[in-house]
Amino acid sequence: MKIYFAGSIRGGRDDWKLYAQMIDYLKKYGVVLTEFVGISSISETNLSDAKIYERDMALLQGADVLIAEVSTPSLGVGYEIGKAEEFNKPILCLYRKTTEKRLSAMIAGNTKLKSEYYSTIEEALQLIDEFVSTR
Ligand code: 6IA
Repeated sequence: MKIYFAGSIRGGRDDWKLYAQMIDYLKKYGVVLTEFVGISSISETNLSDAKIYERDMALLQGADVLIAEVSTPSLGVGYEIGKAEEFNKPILCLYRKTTEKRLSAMIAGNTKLKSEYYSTIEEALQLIDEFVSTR
């Protein structure tokens, strides 16, 4: 299974460790196309924004599923979710319950994707298991 994992980059890197844990766990199900989302030292490279966009859209089109950690609001992640819907990909959005802000209605209210709420990483991994096992 080819998994596109989405998590905030320019939206803020506070949750990068959480992304890394989820990405590591997802490897038991197949290939994670976007491992860079969980790397702490992620930094801007010479790659132009246009190249990043092109590459990520190609990866998303080739993916079997999109799993997005959406606790840190990110324009890029929101865009990827919308595109994944357009590409008819199964989508799981994971949102930490402790987050002060409520999840956007554009995600929480969309019946074409699955939004799940979790408190602990163990819970998040279980939600991933449930989602992946139905694919
Ligand atoms: O708006 P954001 O930057 O928070 O959007 C984050 C999402 O967009 C992630 O799920 C990524 O898939 C994608 N994305 C945004 N920026 C990059 C990026 N920057 N590289 C790859 N994917 C990105 C370059 C940093 C570095 C890895 C060279």
